[in-house]
Amino acid sequence: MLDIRTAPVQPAAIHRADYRPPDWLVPAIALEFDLDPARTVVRARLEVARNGEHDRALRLDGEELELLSLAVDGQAVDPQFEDGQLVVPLTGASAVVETEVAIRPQVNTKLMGLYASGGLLCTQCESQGFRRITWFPDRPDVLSRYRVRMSADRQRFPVLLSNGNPVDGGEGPDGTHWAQWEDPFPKPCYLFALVAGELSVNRDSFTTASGREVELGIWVREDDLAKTGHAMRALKDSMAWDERTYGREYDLDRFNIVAVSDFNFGAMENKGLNIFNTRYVLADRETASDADFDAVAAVVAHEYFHNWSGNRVTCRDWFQLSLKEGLTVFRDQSFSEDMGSQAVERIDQVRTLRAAQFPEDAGPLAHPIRPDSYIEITNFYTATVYNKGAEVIRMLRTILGPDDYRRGTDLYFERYDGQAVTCEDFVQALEDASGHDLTQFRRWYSQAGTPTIRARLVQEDGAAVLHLTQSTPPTPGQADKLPMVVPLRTALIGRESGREVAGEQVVLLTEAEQTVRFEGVTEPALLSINRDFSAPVIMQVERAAGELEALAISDTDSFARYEAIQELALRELLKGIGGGEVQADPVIAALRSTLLSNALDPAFKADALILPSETMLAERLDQSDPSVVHRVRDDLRAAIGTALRSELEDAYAASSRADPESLTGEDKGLRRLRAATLGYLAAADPERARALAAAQFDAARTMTERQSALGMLAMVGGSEAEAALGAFYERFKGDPLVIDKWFGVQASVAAEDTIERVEALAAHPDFTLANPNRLRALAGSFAATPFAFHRADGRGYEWLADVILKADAINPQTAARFVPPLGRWRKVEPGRAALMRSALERILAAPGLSKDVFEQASKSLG
Ligand code: 0A1
Ligand code: ZN
Repeated sequence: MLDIRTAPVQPAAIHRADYRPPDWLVPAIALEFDLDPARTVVRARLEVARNGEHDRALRLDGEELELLSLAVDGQAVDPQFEDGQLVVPLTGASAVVETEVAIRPQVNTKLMGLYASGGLLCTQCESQGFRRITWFPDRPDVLSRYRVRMSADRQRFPVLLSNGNPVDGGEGPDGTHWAQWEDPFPKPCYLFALVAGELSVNRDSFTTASGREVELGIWVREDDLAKTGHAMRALKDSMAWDERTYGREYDLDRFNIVAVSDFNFGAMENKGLNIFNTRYVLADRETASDADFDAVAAVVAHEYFHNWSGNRVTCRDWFQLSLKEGLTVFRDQSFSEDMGSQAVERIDQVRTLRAAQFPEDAGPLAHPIRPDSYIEITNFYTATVYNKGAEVIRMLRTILGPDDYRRGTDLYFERYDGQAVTCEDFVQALEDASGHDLTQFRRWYSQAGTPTIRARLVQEDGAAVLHLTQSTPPTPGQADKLPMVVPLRTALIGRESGREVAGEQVVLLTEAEQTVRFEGVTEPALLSINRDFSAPVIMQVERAAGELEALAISDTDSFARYEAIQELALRELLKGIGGGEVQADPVIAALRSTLLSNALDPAFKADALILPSETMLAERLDQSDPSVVHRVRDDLRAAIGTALRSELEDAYAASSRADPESLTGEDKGLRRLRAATLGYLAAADPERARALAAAQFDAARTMTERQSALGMLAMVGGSEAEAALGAFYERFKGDPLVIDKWFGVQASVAAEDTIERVEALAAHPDFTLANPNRLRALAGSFAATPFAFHRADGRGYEWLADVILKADAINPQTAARFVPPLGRWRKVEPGRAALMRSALERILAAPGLSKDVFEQASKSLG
């Protein structure tokens, strides 16, 4: 029998429907920190105000706090606790509540609240980290003005930063100094931040449209200062872009970014003091690839854009997370499209969506972009909330058109400035500003699952009739789905003429079945649909023979042209996986004309060359054997590499002209094409590729070339691979971000013995479970390499389960992010599926499991 005292308590779920406004507001808070990594004392002075007519006590959240004193209106009070909250009975309409607590940053391995990272002290409060700093109503609809005084040893912590503007400072006793900061904008506590430590700064300035001078600072370790130029340029570009595109200006005198090396996510938009994972700040030619440079710019933009979409207008509760995240991802995507190549950016966005979000939507963890319940909110910082959330905003812009969309966002920012609001409020503002009825569109917020759209074009009597149907599969807790509003950018292209015989229009699918007529179409036409990926759906188009082949070389929309090539390959690969015979010729022909085209840019060619991923293929099937999927895809790659050998060799050679100093679309595209062509040459002839890759590795002038050559060598193996890995390690051993690549490259090798390499790497002196970047580099890369992860004997699953359990004891948030790959068991053949389930069961049976991992593992077993 289970002993009642040790029986695991099932953590309770929180429901959106249970939302109630806060009983008490906190218009102002003054904080004082005596900073010390071993023991920091925090004094908080809260001005609280009763919210509405009620006689309920003030309840404050706290976690791992040692309470030293409590006073109400200057009088000491005996603390009362209930369900982990500090309960303070109050009689009047307002009061001053003062607490003093001690916390231990040095042993805070969860990286939530105040923690130590590489000699710095820093904070992370989203979503519920502020309660690990002081007693407070830790919910986003309580907005306060902050005054923060920090004191610390001057030698160890010469720089003291917080939100807003510095207002005072000076010397203290015993070698200490202090600084005081004030943030004039009321904010929820999840946007509070402080940083203390030895930091160097890259300073610059930006003058806003209305003439305000903003002092910009990027704070890093002294050795990293030379790597901050790219982030600074991106910051200034973002500030100008948000003025131009959304009419949004920056609002404080200072904007600071700090880079820290231990961080659970990518970066954090704390008001006026963004804290970043070093990975999204630092970049130079020696250590960062083109993809890293682009990621730095995108994340800098993302966090900057949050100043309006998130900070000035914030979320009422955490179920509304997509209000700020979907909108902000859409804004950073639009920024990247405007700064680079629209088509190439869009292809990358869709690839990410398909790799990360579609599987989520089709699996046991599927949830709407506005979830209805959660056990641990951190598990909902997902590709659904972020990336599908961004697709939903993109569809709104498509439906409204750019002008009405802008009117809508203007109204949204104006109407809700300084407030904590809901997704519904956002849609309402768009509706009010545009006059569009978005009633049915709102289903995108409440229904999970990826809709499948079937399309068929029939031509008769001088017209073309498009027959459309839609259906959305059941997801956990949602058996029946209603039809969605699906905006499909559509054009008809003449089969002979190659011209648009019906120009692009947005077909709005709203019913389960619908037909659309295009009049005056006499020439046989090709159907170009869901152009630019106007809706996040799976398209299944009934194609005439030769139609995809024709679209692959003639579609006038770049994305749709890319998509036709993907569809062509997908069709053959699925046939092969099902045991049929793969016809490589149509795919080869499409890729040949793509490679030889003078009109296409190199980045597009590179994208077109990459076949649908093993993950995407598995997603299209009810169940599959990962080794069969891998073999069929590899065979097609080899066939392409063999048939197009001379074209690939030429493109590979020509791509060496990329200017290593340049980050233009052309030069980045050439490097991308170089990696893609090398991959095919390796698939066809590993020996030849080994020689090419070894030469490329030795001669590399950029990290992009070096990393792709290293990846290729690791893939084909042999003494060259070991030599290159050794040389790479020696050259970069002092640079954690590059050593992450070294771990990641080895864990990403699609081979049966990768697990053994991964196990050995986990014992390497540079490996640690305590640093999220390092853990992601090893475990994340491995779990994202299907053929290696799904080894038939289940050793990969067992290893990952062990890692999750070990990491859970240190950092539950990060540990929980490795559970979803095990939850894909329903899509895998029965033998492996059973092994995946038993790994999940073992995780669930472990004593002392965090609620983060509990939620993911229990839902994954379903
Ligand atoms: N709001 C951040 C994401 C973020 C979430 C949680 C974090 O710590 C647990 C950190 C960052 C963003 O969207 O960039
Ligand atoms: Zn964000």
